[in-house]
Amino acid sequence: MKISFIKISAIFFLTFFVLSRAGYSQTMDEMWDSSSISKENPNLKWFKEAKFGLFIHWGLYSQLAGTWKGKNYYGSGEWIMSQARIPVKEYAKVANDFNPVNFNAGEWAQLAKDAGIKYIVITAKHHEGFAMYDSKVSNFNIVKATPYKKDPMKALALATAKRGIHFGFYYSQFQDWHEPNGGRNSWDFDESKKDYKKYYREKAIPQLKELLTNYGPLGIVWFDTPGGLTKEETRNLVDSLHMLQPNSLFSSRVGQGLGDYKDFGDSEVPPIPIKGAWESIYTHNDSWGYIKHDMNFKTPKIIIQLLANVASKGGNLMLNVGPDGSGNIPKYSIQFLKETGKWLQKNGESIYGTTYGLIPEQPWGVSTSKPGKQFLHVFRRPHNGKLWVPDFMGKVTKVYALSGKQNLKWKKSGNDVIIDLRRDSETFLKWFGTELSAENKKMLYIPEGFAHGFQCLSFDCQLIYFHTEFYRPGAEGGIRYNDPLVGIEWPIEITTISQRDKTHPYLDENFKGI
Ligand code: H79
Repeated sequence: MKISFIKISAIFFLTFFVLSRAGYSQTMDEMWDSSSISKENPNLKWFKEAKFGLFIHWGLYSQLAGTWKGKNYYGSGEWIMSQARIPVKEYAKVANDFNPVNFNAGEWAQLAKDAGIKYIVITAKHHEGFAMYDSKVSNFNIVKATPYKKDPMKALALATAKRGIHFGFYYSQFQDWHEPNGGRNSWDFDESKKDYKKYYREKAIPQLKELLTNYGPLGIVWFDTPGGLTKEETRNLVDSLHMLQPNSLFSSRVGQGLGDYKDFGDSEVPPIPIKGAWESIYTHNDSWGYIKHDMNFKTPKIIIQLLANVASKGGNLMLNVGPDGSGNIPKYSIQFLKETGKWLQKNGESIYGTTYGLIPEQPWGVSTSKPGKQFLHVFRRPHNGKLWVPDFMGKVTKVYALSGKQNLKWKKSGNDVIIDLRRDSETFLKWFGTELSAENKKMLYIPEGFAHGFQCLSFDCQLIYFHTEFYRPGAEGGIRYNDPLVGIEWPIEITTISQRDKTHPYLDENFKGI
């Protein structure tokens, strides 16, 4: 369904302070922890500045799309072999139908670039055991076992390098449900009789060596769910792989505390700032691998708030998308990532190269910082228009909206800073993006498939004048910012509609995917 199509560029506004209190620099030095930074692995520099990565889960499970023998599975699409207890031989036949002819490395890399993403990590082999690259170690791979016959990883390594995006592989080093001696397939093989060492020797290590040899410099090797190795054996693995690529960063899930940076649990952000190099991983909908009936995509607003929240604790966000078996990235992922990129183009200085802010999480939002600057990410505008920044120890010289750079009124009250966000409607419109104006009706964006309800992507607003029967071309209505003090409304006009979705896909029992 196509409704209307209007883009809003700004998602929320930001302000920052310039600090210049005598004596504060020492506090700042302590805060940046320069002593520990100088000792830190220099390869971490790009990673710590990057802030935004793209995770891609792509494998045979993408072809199954969350359905096996007519039954829909939910949760994590890449787990379907385990969830449905699919025998190895039967699962291997999925490769006969896997032909991702729509895969286009340049388009994927360009999407990442447009979204403001600085690194990509893609599944070279997930727990299912299928290699998504040209492997000489096992024939269970995309070149030997599928009609596609090509190596998409080669193309992606080149396309990312061309655009200055760091490239990396996810490799499930212990779990391998295809192999008699790989971890965690208990439905085909007896776990107690497995020789994990043999599996490591004959598959995991040789495949990792292929990946670290044949695809140019890798920014990251992303290990997952370690097992079957002692600390000494893990150290040997790490050392032998680092010999091949000394600059490559290994994720902490290589195990035994031997990673180069820390990953928290899947979909976890620490509640307080954390020093050092670390990453939170989230997926765009609810599944890592493609599931056609999972439509629970995070809006650009949520993605940006997640990014700011992770940055406010000092880490990177790596957001996952799950392309389908034909090689298409879901259209909402494409749309919403591009929207995120537009916001980053204008507000990226509050994210890239920052670390956690000096102001702890507040009811209105979070903060990030650079030397001399604090960026306030205001997720919820205070109803009375007064933003309280409690217990701020630095000297404030200037406060302004990042978008539009207008100076804001502020005052100190004890150690608190109070910023006046009450503004006339014209200034307010400028803060939220120059594309918004009463003359310009192109400002309301309703994602396809969500016509049952209106989502305001940029800030707290609602659709007015509309009744559902007015969802038709030519229908007029408006959006209103949900704050009586501001009281701004904008007219909108629906330009096109195709078929109308009456319900959210998740609520529709008969929904078969779009
Ligand atoms: O690759 C993604 C996951 O498949 C992988 N890590 C991320 C990056 C991962 N491996 N193991 N786990 C996550 C933890 C296991 C979760 C499970 Fe479940 C809970 C397996 C079975 C129940 C999730 C829900 C998968 C199936 C149902």
